[in-house]
Amino acid sequence: MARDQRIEPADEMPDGYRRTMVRQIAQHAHSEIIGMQPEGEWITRAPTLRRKAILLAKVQDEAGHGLYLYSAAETLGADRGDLTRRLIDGKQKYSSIFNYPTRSFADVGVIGWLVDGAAICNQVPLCRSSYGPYARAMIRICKEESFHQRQGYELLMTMMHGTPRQREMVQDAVDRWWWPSLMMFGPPDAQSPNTAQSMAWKIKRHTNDELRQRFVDMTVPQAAALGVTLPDPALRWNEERGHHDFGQPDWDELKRVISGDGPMNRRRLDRRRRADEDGAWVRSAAAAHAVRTSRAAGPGTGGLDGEA
Ligand code: FAQ
Repeated sequence: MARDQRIEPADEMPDGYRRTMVRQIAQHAHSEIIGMQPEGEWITRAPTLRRKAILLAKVQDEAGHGLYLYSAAETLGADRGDLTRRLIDGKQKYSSIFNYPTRSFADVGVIGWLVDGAAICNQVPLCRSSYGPYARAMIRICKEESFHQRQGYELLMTMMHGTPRQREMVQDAVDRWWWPSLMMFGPPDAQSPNTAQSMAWKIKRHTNDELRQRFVDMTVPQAAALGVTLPDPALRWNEERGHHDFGQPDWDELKRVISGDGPMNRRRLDRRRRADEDGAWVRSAAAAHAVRTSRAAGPGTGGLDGEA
């Protein structure tokens, strides 16, 4: 750690380090998969074929991110099926942000701009996280998230150059997503039980509050360029600090949403549970096929026999 070397799967590591990594990577993977739902609901209702194709590609990227991350968790000895079960049973978390409804197509743009923007702020430092497979997965994920953020911004810019009603839709979406986006960075440092240890283990490179501040500083000029107002009367530039001052989100709301009582928690998990049940036959068919092909190819070909 002191030499800033990466920890790799076969290295010795404290049990607590392994547990923390599995917790964070699994929560991150679940977020990507559940995160397909709020935007996915708009694929059939996209206003043009171009927007439909873009949204379809973005949602598919999120599935890919989930897969890299589950694979990274598996290098620590976790089992993907078991992680999914824990998610569905409410024993593992996913990001609070995906428990809010998407009310109009402007929400798709705002998710790209603010939610992917917050995800990038949080994840770019994770490219230097101490666990090798996680850090390497982050590099590719961040490249794709950056593309997602730009498509969201471009969509909003187009709407802001449209009709007064379209501008209203954008402002309404910004008003609804601003505070939940700030909550994505986690509780304030003083109430974050994991930050100190995760910083010492170089899993996290910055605290929750540091990254939240970075996000606010990055987003304010973008909001001005778009022509939208961020719904925070306390938001102003502080010359002395060289940063923006801003108000605090409703931390009780974050606690409620994390503990399962957000506006869309039940629906998100029900849908994930149904998808898991509906896909069971595909998984068992794929496993049976893998066994058959590895037997046909003969011994020593690296088949999946043991995993069926
Ligand atoms: N939501 O002590 P801390 C995306 C939990 S991906 C839910 O500060 P930590 C892409 C936390 O787990 C978004 N739970 O914890 C996309 C802990 O629970 P536990 C996901 C939260 O781990 C875009 C407890 O509260 N990104 O958006 C939240 O040191 C668009 C105490 O908190 C990641 O997962 C929350 N907001 O710091 C997809 C990034 N905040 O297990 C589709 C990786 C905290 O102790 C569309 N993760 N909790 O009971 C991280 O960087 C960290 O895990 C934090 C939390 C910063 C999220």
